[in-house]
Amino acid sequence: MAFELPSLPYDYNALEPHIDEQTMRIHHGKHHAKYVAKTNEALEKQPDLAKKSIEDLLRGLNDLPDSIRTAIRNHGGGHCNHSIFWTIMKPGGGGNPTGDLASAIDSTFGGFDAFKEKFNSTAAGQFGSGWAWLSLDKSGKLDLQGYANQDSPYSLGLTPLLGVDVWEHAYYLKYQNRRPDYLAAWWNVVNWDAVAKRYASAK
Ligand code: MN3
Repeated sequence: MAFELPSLPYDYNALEPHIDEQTMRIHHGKHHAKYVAKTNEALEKQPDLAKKSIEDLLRGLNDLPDSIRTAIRNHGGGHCNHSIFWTIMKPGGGGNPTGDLASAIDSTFGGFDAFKEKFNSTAAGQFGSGWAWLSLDKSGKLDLQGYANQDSPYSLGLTPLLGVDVWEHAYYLKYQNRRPDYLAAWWNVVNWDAVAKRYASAK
């Protein structure tokens, strides 16, 4: 069963004014669609591997045949990262996390503001294209780090919870070179309920 481009859980213009409609259309309909197509292309001659989930393929990146490892890392990683990204945003999002997730953020980072500051500096400081991800490690601790290109937290044995895409294609039409402005706006569309659910199921 080939991978498919997931539908956006809201309209292309739903995250306006923070993320503009044209960016969302190109980002989902062209960039993410291409990651899906290229992942499927890489798996065409690997019927057994094609049965695995994208998460399992990325967890087992080092065990994949040399012929497809880079394609799964880049395109499979892109498919996985974006599939999560659309769901951890929503129109009318933002605010603060609550419950267990909020407690974990407070105890790990010294409060939500300190966490946001560290997340922003990680994302803003990611050289070139990549992501910043808050993840859960196997011992149940939160982990925050930057990733190059489409590298996935799953490949490090982590479970991604909240991530922001800092490839220029994610913000350039509206924000040009002003990545920090995009990041400041992005917090207004974070779907904390979805992040809390990811945290609960990862634990
Ligand atoms: Mn992207």
